[in-house]
Amino acid sequence: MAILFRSTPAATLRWRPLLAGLMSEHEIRYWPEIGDKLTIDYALVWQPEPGLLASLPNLKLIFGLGAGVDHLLRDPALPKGVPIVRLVDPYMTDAMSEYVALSVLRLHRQDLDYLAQQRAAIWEEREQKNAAERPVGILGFGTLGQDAARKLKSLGFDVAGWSRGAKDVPGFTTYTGAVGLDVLLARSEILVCLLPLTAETTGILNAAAFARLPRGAMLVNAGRGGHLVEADLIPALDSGQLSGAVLDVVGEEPLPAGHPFWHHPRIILTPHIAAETHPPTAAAIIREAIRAHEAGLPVANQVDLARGY
Ligand code: NDP
Ligand code: OXD
Repeated sequence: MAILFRSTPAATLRWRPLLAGLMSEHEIRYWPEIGDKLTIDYALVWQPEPGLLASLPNLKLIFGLGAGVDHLLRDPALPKGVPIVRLVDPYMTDAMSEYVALSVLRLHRQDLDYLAQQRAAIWEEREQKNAAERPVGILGFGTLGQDAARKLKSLGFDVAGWSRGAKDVPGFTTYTGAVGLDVLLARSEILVCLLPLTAETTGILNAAAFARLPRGAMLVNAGRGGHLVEADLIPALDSGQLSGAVLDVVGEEPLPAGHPFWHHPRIILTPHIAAETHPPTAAAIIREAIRAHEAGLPVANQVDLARGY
């Protein structure tokens, strides 16, 4: 059995020794040295070039090396009959919740203002709310959204979630659909985006959505850059409708030099690190999934192509 691994050169360096140790029974082929395409059974991929997967006629499963699968679904030649498994790794879930908690706390505790005051040598206290007085709305109430919600709730925040299907998550108010989105936006002083990027969610963070938020609301986008209409963010920040944004993802990554986000005083940027794939835990999860599949058992976390996530 042969497994194709295709990711960035840096990731490949980290994965190689792990896969050699954990899957020594399998032949692992590292792109671009993929050998005979007919003999590849499984593909472990991050941002594969369009057409690569279609060129492997005997693939049994495709593993996306991340929680999001937009990097796979944008391939027009994606083989439709091969199941895609996305990465659901508790290690990554914890990492994302750390990022969300950090970002929400920074915005809630007026970090941007206090940093600006420090730079200007101003010692001045600002009025501060308690977490219980700060409603947080999470767009995308799945694996990552619900874990972040629980951790924010334990810090005292009043958290609600929005998902595609109706949900009963004890302790949280949940919303669905366009009407539910409006209600969630109207109550959210901090809006967190943890959605997958699909045709339905592209551009959801736009001027109309910002206008529905309470004045001075704040945004955390750790979903995908394509969720945000970038041209709408700076006017919303400059007008005071939004008072801060934390962006882990942007439309073009790396963010181009000279992009206005780099130096905007109300934007905190990180380079898509909110929840990086963690090879030691991810490799073990993938090994178990391959074992299950080879044993004829169902494999969890398969992507629904019709939904797009
Ligand atoms: P899940 O599939 O577990 O959750 C996705 C959530 O979004 C679900 O609640 C789903 O609804 C909801 N959703 C999807 N489409 C819609 C829609 N049209 N309207 C309303 N809700 C919708 O995914 P994860 O939580 O594991 O991951 C979410 C995303 O986070 C990934 O797709 C990826 O883009 C991003 N991510 C970013 C990382 C980073 O480092 N910045 C790292 C990892 C992930 P329902 O529950 O009804 O299905
Ligand atoms: C992911 C990511 O989807 O790192 O896992 O963005």
